[in-house]
Amino acid sequence: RPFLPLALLAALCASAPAARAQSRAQDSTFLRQNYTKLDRQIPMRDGVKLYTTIYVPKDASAATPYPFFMMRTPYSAGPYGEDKYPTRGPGPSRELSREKYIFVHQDVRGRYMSEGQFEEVTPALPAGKTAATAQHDESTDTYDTIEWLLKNVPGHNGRVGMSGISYPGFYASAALPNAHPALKAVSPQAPVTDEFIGDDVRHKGAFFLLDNFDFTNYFDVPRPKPVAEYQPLFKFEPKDAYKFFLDLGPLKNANGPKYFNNRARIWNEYLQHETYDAYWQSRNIRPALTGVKPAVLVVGGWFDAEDLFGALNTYKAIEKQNPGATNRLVMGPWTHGAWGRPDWSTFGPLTFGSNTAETYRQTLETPFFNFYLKDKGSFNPAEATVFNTGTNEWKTYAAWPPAATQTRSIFLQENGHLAITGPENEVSMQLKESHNPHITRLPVVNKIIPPTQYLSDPANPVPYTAGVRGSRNNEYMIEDQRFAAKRPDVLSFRTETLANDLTVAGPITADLWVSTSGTDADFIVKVIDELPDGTQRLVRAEVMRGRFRNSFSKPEAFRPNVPTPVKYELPDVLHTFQKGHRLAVQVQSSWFPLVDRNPQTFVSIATAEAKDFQKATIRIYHDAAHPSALRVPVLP
Ligand code: PG9
Repeated sequence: RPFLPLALLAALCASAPAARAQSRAQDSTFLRQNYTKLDRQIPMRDGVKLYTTIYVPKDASAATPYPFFMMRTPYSAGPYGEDKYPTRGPGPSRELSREKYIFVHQDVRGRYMSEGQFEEVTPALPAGKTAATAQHDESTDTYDTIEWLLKNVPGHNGRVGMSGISYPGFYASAALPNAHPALKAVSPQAPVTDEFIGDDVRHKGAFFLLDNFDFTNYFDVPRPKPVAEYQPLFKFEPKDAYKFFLDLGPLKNANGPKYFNNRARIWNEYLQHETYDAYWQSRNIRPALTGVKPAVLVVGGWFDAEDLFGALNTYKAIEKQNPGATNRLVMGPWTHGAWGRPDWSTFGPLTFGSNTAETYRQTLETPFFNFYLKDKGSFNPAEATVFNTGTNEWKTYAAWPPAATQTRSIFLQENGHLAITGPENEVSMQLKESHNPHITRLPVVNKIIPPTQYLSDPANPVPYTAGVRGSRNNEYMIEDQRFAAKRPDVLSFRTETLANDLTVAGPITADLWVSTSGTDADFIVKVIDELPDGTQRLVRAEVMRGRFRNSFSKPEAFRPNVPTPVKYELPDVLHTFQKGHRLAVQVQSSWFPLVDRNPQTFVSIATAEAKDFQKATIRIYHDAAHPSALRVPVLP
């Protein structure tokens, strides 16, 4: 990063808000000068009308036709009224707004000014129903909207593109099954994909308390009729979220008179559906992503605290289920949606050496839509354009994860050691593979080694971040983990100093042998890059609610103090642990209040009483019969 004299830096910081205001004013002037706004109520096949705002380039005509660019949202297509223009947009980026498309924003069914009933992540219609014959889901609502636009808005070229970030990313994905033939290019960005397994509501069954409490307070307000604005159900501005949620006590207290008070339908659904039942399975859009015809560009951020899983697994599902489809992946060093920010050259203490957001928009996003919707320019990037968060460079691959990766095992050993097997050890260990299906790689030890243990106390859960915070930060995803290492209920393991760079590319599997003195437990495994100065930078972490270790649909209690395998996948990384660094791992059983507390007894957590929350002794085993390890995809 170039050195800036302090005085210049101070002057730049002081002028930043003024510069932002000026650039907003320019956008707003550009918008009014170049686009005409239309507000329309578009009827769906069942008669329900969806409120849609349409920005038509003033020069659109049969001689100068433009493609449609649609965004469907539960977060408001406003401002409402043909004389009301937004201060930004109308495209998802300044670059696309200036390219000019017929931008279409739509309130989805049951949200803001649209009619109908909202459904959380609307389940896709059963297979076999086509968009032409089905009742309705988000695919048919998209189809019907496109049909109406083509017939009713003049000056188009017959092509449609779509994008959306997060929840709107789900609607972009949902446009793909049985897509209207005019839909040519779709970019699901950090799309909500499977809310029980890895996106916003739960990760591997563990409830994301802080985010969902905050989110549903605003999102889940009853809406008897269309409204231009929602008011939160209650005031939620804690100074210290850790203390707030500890004081709140068991989850069921969230429905107390001061909080949801049974007014929030979706909050109740989130909690009532405690397993991966039909409710959640029907809200996993992956199986519906078949027969994909439009070109797809899936976008995600390595530091996305909300829908990292969604980006990676939408790409993977489309790839697997649609051989030959045009489907590409971009993963940048971004938090949720940061690729839309004017500048993303730094994040916390990390510096990337370039404005990664602008690079993406100028070399990938804008060319993608221009090429498929306007025949403008060319678009032929690699299958996967992925940022290496250890070396701060963009890399391209013909597949994601790259075909060249080899799985290596990193064994958790006594005295906090981590041992990485070389590929040659892997081969000999595979040959020695035991008849026990859980022992896939034998470590080089065969004496009985006592497990490492800690006491997990729901009354004193491990915080997810070091500081006192009211709302969830993004920086926890790269935070120095020394604050956690100091706690007696966090186990730390480290390799020797690395003699060579170690590049991990793809998902990491935690393959643990554990026991608990209780009947349930959470496991949080953190993969850490320890720098030569001792900083322990978090690279990836994921939670597993232990009761789901064998099935997300059929939870099982633990037999107290019996060594038990718990195996689960952490989201992908592309990270080079550089020579001279160490790879470190932490294991703990709470991550609060990011994740709700596991009572550590096998009860319904939604209805658990304070008495159900019990201390438990957790053991991590590392003897020959119970080897705990990470399985890591390493690039040679
Ligand atoms: N990731 C957000 C969300 C979606 C669904 C439930 C809760 C949160 C979002 O930003 O849309």
